Amino acid sequence: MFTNDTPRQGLLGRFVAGLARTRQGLAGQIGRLFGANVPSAEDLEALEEALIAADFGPALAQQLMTPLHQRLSRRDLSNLDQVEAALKRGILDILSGVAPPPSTMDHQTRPQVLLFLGINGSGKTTTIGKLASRLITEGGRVVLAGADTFRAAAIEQLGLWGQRVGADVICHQAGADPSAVVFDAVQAACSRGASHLLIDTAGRLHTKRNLMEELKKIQRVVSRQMPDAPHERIMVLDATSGLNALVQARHFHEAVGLTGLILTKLDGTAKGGVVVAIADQLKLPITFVGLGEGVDDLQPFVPETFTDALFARS
Ligand SMILES: Nc1nc2c(ncn2[C@@H]2O[C@H](COP(=O)(O)OP(=O)(O)O)[C@@H](O)[C@H]2O)c(=O)[nH]1
Ligand SMILES: [Mg+2]
Repeated sequence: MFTNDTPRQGLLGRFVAGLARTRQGLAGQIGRLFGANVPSAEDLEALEEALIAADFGPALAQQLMTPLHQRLSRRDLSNLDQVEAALKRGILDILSGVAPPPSTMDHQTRPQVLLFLGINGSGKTTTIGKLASRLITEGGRVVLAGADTFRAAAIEQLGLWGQRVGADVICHQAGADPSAVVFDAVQAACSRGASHLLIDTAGRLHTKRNLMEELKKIQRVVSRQMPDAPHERIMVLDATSGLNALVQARHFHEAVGLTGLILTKLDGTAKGGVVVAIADQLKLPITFVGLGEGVDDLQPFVPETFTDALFARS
């Protein structure tokens, strides 16, 4: 499961398209540099500004640029291609530390129970639908649990994804206890021999404390039925919220101990540098990224492809 079945070229094309706005943001500020010959200290400073504007964060932007300033003062930088190459290497070093090998999520136990967390609107339900489609295409049998019982529309949305991709959906009425839904869903997934149970959760309880308590309760219900589950606690983050996503992830990680991250809506933001900032700060595996709203727009996170796409020249 979770093999990278998109051919490398195709994957690069998707990342290049998905990162267009981030790349334009970077290129808009550094474009003039790459026409020049020998870089100056001002050129490097402009590049650092561009990284900050793309939400790499000031500390990381500085960390990436410091070696270049040092090389410049040693007269070891003679053209801007070298600058770009060094920057790409620096980014890749950070990202390589968090990319899961394709088999990371391929455990022996059936069903694999994946709990999806994140604030309202981050893309949880959509991501679950897309991931279910991917797993079913790879031969899996998938059950979805509608544990976001806060609104009827949220339950309907998951139901529609289930119909669309061919996954079973276990849900109760709006307002029901999410833990009860999860209890039934684990039973169903086990008795139907499912390969994966994907649990959708609410992100909009009145206080964060309530939300975290509810998530802990869901986890207790799951692990009472399957002692080693949930196997993954994946936070879905909206990349358009930039560095705020990092703050949210830290908060959830402290409360429930995340095992992985998925960043959505990279296609809609110039703040794609946040992927690198999050990788650098949290050191959690980034399993997939969302590059659009379509069912095929959830793609495995491949650091080389991401980095190449970030600097692709069109
Ligand atoms: N452009 C784009 N939109 C996305 C992506 N992922 C989710 N969305 C959209 O974000 C909105 C909120 O998604 P939803 O799954 O309902 O969020 P939830 O509240 O966390 O369950 C929907 O309109 C989705 O179509 C993505 O990768 N790219
Ligand atoms: Mg939802």
